[in-house]
Amino acid sequence: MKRFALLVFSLFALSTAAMADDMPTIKLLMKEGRLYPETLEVPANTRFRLEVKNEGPGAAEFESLELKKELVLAPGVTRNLVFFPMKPGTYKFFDDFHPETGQGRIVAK
Ligand SMILES: [Cu+2]
Repeated sequence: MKRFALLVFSLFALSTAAMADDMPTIKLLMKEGRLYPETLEVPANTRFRLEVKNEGPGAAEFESLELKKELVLAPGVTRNLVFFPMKPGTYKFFDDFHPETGQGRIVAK
């Protein structure tokens, strides 16, 4: 019984890992308070992964009030955020450490 449970668990873990790998990955570079690109196009109604890299020189913070996402990155760090499927539309985000220059948008279509 234990062995069977372990097998079922392993299969489940494998299938979720495979699903995670199927997610589209969208890349964002944060550098000196600027965003590259400022507009991220993502597929609507699809889970996706945002790979955020902060080239520095200081810390950066990806933040979206509408999407309720926040991610602080030390300089030189790359981190991932997973987004749940979004309806078509435009969603704002910004670099909370550089809001005057770091304003971006995610366009889901
Ligand atoms: Cu913040």
